[in-house]
Amino acid sequence: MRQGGRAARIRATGLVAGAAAGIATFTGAQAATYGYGEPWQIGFQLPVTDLARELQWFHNVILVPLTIIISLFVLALLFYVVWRFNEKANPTPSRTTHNTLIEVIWTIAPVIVLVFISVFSFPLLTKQLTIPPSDMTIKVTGTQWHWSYAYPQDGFSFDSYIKEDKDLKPENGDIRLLAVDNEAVVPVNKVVRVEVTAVDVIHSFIVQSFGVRVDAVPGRLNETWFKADREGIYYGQCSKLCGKDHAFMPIAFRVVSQDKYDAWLASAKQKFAAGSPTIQVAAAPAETAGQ
Ligand SMILES: [Cu+2]
Repeated sequence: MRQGGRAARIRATGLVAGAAAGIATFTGAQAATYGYGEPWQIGFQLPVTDLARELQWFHNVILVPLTIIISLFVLALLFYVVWRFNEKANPTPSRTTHNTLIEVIWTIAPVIVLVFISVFSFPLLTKQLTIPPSDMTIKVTGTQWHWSYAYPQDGFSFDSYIKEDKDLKPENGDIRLLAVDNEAVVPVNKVVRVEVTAVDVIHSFIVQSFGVRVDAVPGRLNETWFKADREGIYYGQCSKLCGKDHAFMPIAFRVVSQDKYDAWLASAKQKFAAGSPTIQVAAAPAETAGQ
């Protein structure tokens, strides 16, 4: 029993420490990072696109306070009912079944809340879904269980697989479960149009620091875009349960200066010249730039 008691104590201590860390994170005591999540992080990864900044503002300034206010209001109503209408305080309950005024109030009030939210969310949705004139296009294809990236204007594509633990080089910044063999590379401050599809089942493409999330659906081409304004490596993970290795198909975008991008492009064209064995590059679509 002593053993069991000790184990339980350790578990309890761990839980308390975990909860404390969680609260510390929630209150911002633990710094958020760019491009990946820290253990116990609850808030967003730091944004590097205007869209991500606006999304996070919408969440932090509009949605979270609304959620807290409404939850506290409902909680207060519950406490009031328990106190005012319990059997002792209110031995002969009212037989009321309908009350027009109350029904109008509980219909109109949520409508006002939803309209208030839509004032902020509709422009944001429009901005997400309206792709500005783009500087380049990347076609992203989800497959069980990796992502492939095609650069149609440059005529090459490649597969991107998770790095196994034995291949990780932490000294080079490799993060377990996120590092990949071939990262997608894009230039900083350029509008990148992303076409997203899948070849087998539905996957979901997400890069949190870009504020980008779109489903990858077989037989369908979804579009999104981003314009990253900070160099660095930004990770995402497949966000639609897609099979046994769903957790092991990370997305990795490296944002670099135009010079570094040009250098990477030259080497990538040679390295991936034969094209990926599984993904054939389609004819380059007409660019929207300059229209
Ligand atoms: Cu997937």
